[in-house]
Amino acid sequence: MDLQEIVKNRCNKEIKDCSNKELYFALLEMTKGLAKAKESEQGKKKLYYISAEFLIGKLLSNNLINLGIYDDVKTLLAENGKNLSEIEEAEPEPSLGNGGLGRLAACFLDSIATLGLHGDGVGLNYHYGLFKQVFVNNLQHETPNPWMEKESWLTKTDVVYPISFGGFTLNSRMYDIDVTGYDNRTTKLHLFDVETVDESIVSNDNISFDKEDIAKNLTLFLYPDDSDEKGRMLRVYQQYFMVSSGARLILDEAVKRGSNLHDLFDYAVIQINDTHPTMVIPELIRLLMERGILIDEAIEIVTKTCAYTNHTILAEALEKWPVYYLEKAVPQLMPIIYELNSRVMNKYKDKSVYIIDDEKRVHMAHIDIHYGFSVNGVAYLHTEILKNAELHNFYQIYPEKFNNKTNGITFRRWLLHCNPELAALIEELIGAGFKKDAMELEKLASYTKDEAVLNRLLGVKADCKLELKNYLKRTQGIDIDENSIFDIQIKRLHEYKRQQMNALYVIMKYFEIKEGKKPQTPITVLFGAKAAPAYIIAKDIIHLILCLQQLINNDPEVSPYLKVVMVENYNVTLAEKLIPAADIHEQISLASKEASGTSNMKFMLNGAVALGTMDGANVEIADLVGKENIYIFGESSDQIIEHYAKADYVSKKFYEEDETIKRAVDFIVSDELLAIGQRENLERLYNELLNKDWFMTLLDLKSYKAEKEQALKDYEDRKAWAEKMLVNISKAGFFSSDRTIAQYNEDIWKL
Ligand code: GL2
Repeated sequence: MDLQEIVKNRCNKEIKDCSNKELYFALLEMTKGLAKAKESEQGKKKLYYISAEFLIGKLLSNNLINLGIYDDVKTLLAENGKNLSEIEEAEPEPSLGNGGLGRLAACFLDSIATLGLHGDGVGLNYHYGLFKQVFVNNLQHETPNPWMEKESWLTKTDVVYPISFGGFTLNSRMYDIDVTGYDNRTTKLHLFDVETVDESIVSNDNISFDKEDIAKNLTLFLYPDDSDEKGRMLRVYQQYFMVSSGARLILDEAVKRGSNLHDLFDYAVIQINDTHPTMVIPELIRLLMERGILIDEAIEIVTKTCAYTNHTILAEALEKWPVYYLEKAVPQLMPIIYELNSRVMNKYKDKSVYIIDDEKRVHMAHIDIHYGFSVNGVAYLHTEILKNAELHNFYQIYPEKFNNKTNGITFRRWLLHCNPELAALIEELIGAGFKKDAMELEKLASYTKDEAVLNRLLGVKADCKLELKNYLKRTQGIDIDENSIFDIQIKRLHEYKRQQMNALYVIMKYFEIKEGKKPQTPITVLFGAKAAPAYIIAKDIIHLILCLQQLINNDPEVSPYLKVVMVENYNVTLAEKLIPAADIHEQISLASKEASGTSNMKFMLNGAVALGTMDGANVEIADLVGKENIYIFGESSDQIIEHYAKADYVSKKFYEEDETIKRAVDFIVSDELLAIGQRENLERLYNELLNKDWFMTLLDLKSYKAEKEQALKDYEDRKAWAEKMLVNISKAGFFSSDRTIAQYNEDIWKL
């Protein structure tokens, strides 16, 4: 397909005369055509990856890379005075996900297509995504994030299903996004949408709307505010709409491929991504019964078809819906859920494994575990905690169902696309094989003592830092020093991830500088994070960081040595700029709480060194790189689990016993900060840290500070540091999502 011709047809102009937006649409058309040509059916059994989130990011460059035409297109554009990076900026980023779980789903689709596996994604088409974050008076404010333009990556299909709720029916239409594999076939992301959705019920400057008008609001937002019952009901409506649409598609396609439905499990396997799609189990049973299959057999068929991935041990994230919600929204499912529960009750005495508890709540994960054939965690430690603690009672019943699948990331986006300079250096050193077989990065190990290579690696990092500096200046008006140490923490805002601990470190550093103890190299502490709109303390932590940013960056005594930056509206696009530029990355969750983490893998691949706890996939990273190439601090997951069991952690004790900790915590409500920030928010956070601190910030603060100082000191030996960078890159191959997906296929999907 010829870009020049497409441009001519669309705009009646030459490339050189087009605007970036016009070229973006022309490239979109061209790419969609090329992707379509690579569609193919692949045998009888098919995977359906159902997920509430697919955080796909911008698609243009990634698709050009995967289709193998990136360089040609870039050159052609350059010959016509156009810049592909600038054109890319004309593409809006959909925010169809929240964090790691959603980005993981997107990486998985890339790997499924790249490995040529027969599998599609199934989700919802949220018109406004999660939300767009804006900062007003140092506070997070949420606004809609529209991303669908008159032309987009979505293709409208003729597939329409009537989806019935208690008392009304809505039509669900399927839209498709092509997912191109690297040098391989194209697969699809199916996003269902309600035909009657009405964007105009939301204004431009906030995300409130009538939560009860389901026909108009169903697919407006991902994770609508669930602080009230109407919001929680809306989530139930969304979930059922997604899984009922998906289940109908799965059955229709299986029949088309030759299934008589009694053998559905030979034609389809469904991966349930966290508990949001759990209702697909009772819904499939119901649909099979509607088609004449008796309940015993329907349950057996569905159990052999569905597999569940757990992504968290946080109790509040394991969904439990009151029976009366489901009775109201999806009454047709309740007889089946009661039946599933009574089968469990007849078999087991232990109430902790029941589906419906004494408070009449339906435990969604329990449905998945009893009525699916596989349960997996997402990193070694996480799966061990599931087996030995969180889900121990289930593990005793079904040891054979439990397995680990350590997460991964696609190297196409997180290296080739986001860091072409590093990719080129690697290719020059070890050849292009790593692009298809990530384990080939190990070959870099032979260069760890090669001074010329180490210097070039430092040069690439310096370029990426300069690029980030320019990008932040241009897009957010933020000034940073490219010669400072970039210390980066980017992830959802949650107390367990302990951004507040990093903020307390910043306060301690601020005091030191004020007292004349200046760091050898200046430090820039960068944050990026969205807080859930109803998560009050998380928003207070954002407020604290933004107040510190204002205070410190405007203090001429301190700012030459220390800067704090919280980027606005952290998203995939920003991650692609931040990660290549990082020197140190913060993975400082309270041990046992971060199921895996995936930014840790992205940073490592881009030559940053981790400062972290022995949590999630950090454990495997530490194992691979060795303790000289990672900075580990804090109590272990066993110790933390014991603190919770004994309820023996008292944050005030740490506050009272350590003068530097006390001083840092007190600073949150100091005159300096109260002059900048809101008393209500700062006092609430202060009280939380002193009187509750559920995620044990103060417990690890001292060892965190010590370990970070060590990392900063080691940074000064540039050669030794570059060696750490190179070791991290060389060991990153294990974290390719191609490896993860190959394992899912081998152990679970068997396509
Ligand atoms: C998460 C976990 O918190 C995170 O540790 C993990 O890497 C991802 C992907 O498995 O899943 N669980 C979750 O609910 N979100 C995550 O990011 N949002």
